[in-house]
Amino acid sequence: MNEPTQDILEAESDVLVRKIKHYLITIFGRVLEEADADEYYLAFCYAMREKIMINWQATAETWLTRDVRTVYYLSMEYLPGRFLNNNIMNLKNQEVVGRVLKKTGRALHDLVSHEYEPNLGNGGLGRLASCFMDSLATLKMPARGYGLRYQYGLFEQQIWDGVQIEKPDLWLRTENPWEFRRDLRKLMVKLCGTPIRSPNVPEEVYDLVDPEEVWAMPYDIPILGYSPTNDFAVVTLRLWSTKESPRNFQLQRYNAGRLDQAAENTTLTDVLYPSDVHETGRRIRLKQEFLLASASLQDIFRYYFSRNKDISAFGDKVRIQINDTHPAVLIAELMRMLTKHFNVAWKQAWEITQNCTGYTNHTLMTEALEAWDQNLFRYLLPRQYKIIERINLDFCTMLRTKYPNDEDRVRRMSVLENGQVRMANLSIIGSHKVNGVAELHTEILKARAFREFYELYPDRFVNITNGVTHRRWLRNANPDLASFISKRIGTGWIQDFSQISRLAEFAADEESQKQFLEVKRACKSHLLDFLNDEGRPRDAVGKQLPANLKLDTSALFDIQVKRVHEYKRQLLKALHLIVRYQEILENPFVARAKRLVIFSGKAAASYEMAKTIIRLISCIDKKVNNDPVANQLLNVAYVENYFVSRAEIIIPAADVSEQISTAGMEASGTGNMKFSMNGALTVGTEDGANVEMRQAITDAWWPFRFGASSEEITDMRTKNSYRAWDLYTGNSRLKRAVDALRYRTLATHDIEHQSLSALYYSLLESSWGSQPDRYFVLKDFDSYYTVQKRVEALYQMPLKWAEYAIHNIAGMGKFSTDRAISEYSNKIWDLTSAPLDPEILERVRAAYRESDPTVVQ
Ligand code: 26V
Repeated sequence: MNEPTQDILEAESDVLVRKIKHYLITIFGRVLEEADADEYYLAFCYAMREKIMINWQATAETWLTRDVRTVYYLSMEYLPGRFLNNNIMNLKNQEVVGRVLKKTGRALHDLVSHEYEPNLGNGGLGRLASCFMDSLATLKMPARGYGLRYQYGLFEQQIWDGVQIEKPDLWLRTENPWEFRRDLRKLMVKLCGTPIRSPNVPEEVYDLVDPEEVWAMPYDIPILGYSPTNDFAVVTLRLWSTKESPRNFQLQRYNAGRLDQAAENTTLTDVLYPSDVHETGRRIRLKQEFLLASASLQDIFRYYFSRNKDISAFGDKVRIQINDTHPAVLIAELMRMLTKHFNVAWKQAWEITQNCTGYTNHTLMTEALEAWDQNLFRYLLPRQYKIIERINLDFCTMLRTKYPNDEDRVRRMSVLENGQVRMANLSIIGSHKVNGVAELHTEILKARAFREFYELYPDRFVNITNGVTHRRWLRNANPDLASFISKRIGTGWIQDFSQISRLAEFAADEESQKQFLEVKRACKSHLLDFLNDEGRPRDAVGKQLPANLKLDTSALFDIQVKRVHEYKRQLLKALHLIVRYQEILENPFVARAKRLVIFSGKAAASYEMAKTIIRLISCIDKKVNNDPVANQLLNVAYVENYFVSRAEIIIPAADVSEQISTAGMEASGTGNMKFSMNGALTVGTEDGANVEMRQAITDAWWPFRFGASSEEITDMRTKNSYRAWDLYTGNSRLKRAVDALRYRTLATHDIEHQSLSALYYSLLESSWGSQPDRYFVLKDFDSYYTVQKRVEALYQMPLKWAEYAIHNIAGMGKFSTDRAISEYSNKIWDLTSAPLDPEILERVRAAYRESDPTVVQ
């Protein structure tokens, strides 16, 4: 495409400035010079938004008139990160914005960092959903995302002298210019009540007497795709809220003095459940899940009937993907709506339901598999419960024919068992495809977790390895690296990431290596500025202390950022730190690479062990950073409150990416991909997508693989042959580090001492029927230690290191969500791209021009 001329850029920036001034006057009653940062930010976004609206409308109209098959992505979590910068980039407005800022006397950093991002998710699953939205829009796939608009997102984490404190996340403190409340589209969701059989209808359908009624109000967020020309598509992310509807407030209960009960349904979308395990049996959570399923389904039906006269094409036109089992009650609700409202016979309704639905599994942890108490489920969702009973009866009857005399199998596969509703089983039987998120993960699903379902439905199981959007995580987060790449291979990689492989040609080129190292140094310097400013530690009363870091950008930046979980093994890294510290004390003069170790991540509020691990890291941090000898070689930082925008600062600065989960436990990981794209080398176990990254990058350029394989781990588990104690006593280096947890080497007071001792016991003693060291930390320690020595040796050869790093970037072509979404479209949704109709786009543009008051007609 031709680059816009200087004149055009100048004219566009003048128009934008005029619009900003217009909004400032008409909304805030201010002139530019008086506007504070909040007002300027909002006026700026409103002005920018106008361009987005054109393509948004044209996208919607194109898809409506073409009557295309559409995918609806349902997720309880989204972590989109900040919108403004991404939107500027996808509008290709950087130059114009640069001029606008100059003309209005503002700075880009102040503007974009002003945005408060939505933290509507826990971690990987929510971030994946947002990367998917980006790629769906970029690939112009007819799609819509559905989720919940939590008033309070994931808690804000502060760490007071090693103790995690949770504070409410008030992301809606100020107006959010990226959402549009759609009052006309609100919908009613019904819960509880008594189901009464409708007479004179062929299917067994029920009316609900005296239900609780909740209004679901949609808020739409435009998600912009990237296009090298200006015909980018805009996908809608529709988030439901129960907050804004006065009818939700139950006056009778209020009058009866039950304020808490009266407000329950208005507060349904107040908080995101801040855990990725153990949330079963929570009433509000089940109500939230049903709210998402029911409101989204009604919306899907409404949209469908705006284009179709009868139900017959529904199974053809509609695809629904459920992000883990959280929206799985949708399967029952879809059956109910088809049979009750559209008179579809049960058998046919079941075919449609299966045809439409796909289920993605994101975890192998049995604790995280959702199972609801049957009584609770029946009370909150009586009609859906009846449907599930019928689905399950049909299913078990089929099983009994297929496997006569195998009642145990029937019990294992049944949806209703042990007083529970097992959502994974419901999801598998109600979908036409079930997918894992990395090859290893899918294989384990088939071989272990869902083995009997796989035997029954071998064609139903597919793998689609995760990805990330390289546009946010490379182009936007690391503009210097992006231009380093574009200078060498052109800009085609922004749209087609498979082109990144061409970067390999430059890996051995010394000039490229030097420039890569310079880019990395600048990213590290940026991160150090952040650590010395916002990212500082706090004392016991929450006051921020000096950062206390002695190292500079020449140090090896060694980073582990993710939720704190035992299986992710931050503890392994912490033990290695203790060993390194002890070695330095022993012999400070031995030449070793200087290392800055950075952690970041939240622990679930009720997950004591995870909180204790944070505490341990903070104890090590204090010890090491304050030791005048050790701190010349080793520094530790725990960055509190990890979220997308912080990740965008931290990840580009990494030399080493720590992906060290116990093999077989991390479904995929996506942080691993972000780091690698940014030229970090992975210290990694053979787990999740690490395996495929190694294969793509090739063993030759993947030097830091370590640890037991998932087969070895399974073997030790099944044979009960793992002896943590023997490893501890057999390795003096390791023993001394583990002992530091028990003796008061690191703890500075009694409470700390008790916490750290708990870690010691978890590694070496069984408790509550569980084995010592359940995550095989001691098992993998030795190979981790060895690999870390190799890390330091390679780091002494910067140009060689750079060669490895460039090969790592070049090998990442497969790991864009563009590829993942193409695979979902082919293997699961049978969906094709539907670009904007140029005539429609032109018509909307003309209508916009005509209506624009800031343009002199
Ligand atoms: C479970 C639950 C249980 C009920 C309460 C709320 C809640 C929220 C989340 C979850 C499951 C979390 C699963 C998850 O985040 N899995 C991660 O998914 C990533 C994307 O596929 C993947 O890369 C990570 O390996 C996997 O841990």
